[in-house]
Amino acid sequence: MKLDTTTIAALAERLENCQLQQQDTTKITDDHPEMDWDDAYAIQDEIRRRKVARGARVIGLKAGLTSHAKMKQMGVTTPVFGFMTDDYAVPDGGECKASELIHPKVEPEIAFVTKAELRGPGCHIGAVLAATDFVMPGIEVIDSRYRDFKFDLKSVVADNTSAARFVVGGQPMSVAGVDLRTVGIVLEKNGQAVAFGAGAAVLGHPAAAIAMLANHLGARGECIPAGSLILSGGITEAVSVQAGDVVTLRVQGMGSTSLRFV
Ligand code: OOG
Ligand code: MG
Repeated sequence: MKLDTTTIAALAERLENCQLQQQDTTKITDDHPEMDWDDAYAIQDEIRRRKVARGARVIGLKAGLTSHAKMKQMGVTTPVFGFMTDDYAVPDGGECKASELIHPKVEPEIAFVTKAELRGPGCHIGAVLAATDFVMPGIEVIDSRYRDFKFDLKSVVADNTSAARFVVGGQPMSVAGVDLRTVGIVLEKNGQAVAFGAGAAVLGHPAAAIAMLANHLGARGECIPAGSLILSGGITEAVSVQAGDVVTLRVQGMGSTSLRFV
């Protein structure tokens, strides 16, 4: 750790205020170039603590920057992990208020719901599949608190990996019923297909992102509890949206989920 607890608390407050007031900011490594990974996750943890203290409930976790398309779009090379609270959830087919966000983008993802605890180190795809209750289509709405989505990895980790909203829906499937490598996805905006892909775009198999998350948490003495909802990361580049847009994700054999920006 390079930052003291006062600085960590101040940076968490700065990023959370940006989220609450729909204001962007410059990336925090500009002011704290010495910041390390532990500092970055400590700032994220402090944002989580502040939200929980205000009554929010942590309902899920997320992996991000797990596909080549996303890494290339954002100019980074390593996946990152974050959390999701109850107020991030949009009902399937429901509305997302664009006025509560800075510059939202949507990502097509595979969502996992677990039925057993997953604990690293040594977590692998097999363990993830054994612990998965079902998978379903999920759209993540990301909204970096950094100006123009310009960040480096430590800054984006501190900013809870741009997490803002999500919707899941469609047909929940057992992992035995779908090949998550070859499953095809189509993301539509206002009825037009805007992005296409297959599950293997995420680390060869979306379950690998969940294993990586379990191993990341294991290194910090934490685990993925049973009953977690986890987003495995955008399969394609993220797509910008604004008020008036309707977004639908269709996943082969797994139905669709959608949301409307108002
Ligand atoms: C960081 C979050 C990336 C994903 O699915 O790749 C992410 C960002 O691009 O703002 O959630
Ligand atoms: Mg995502």
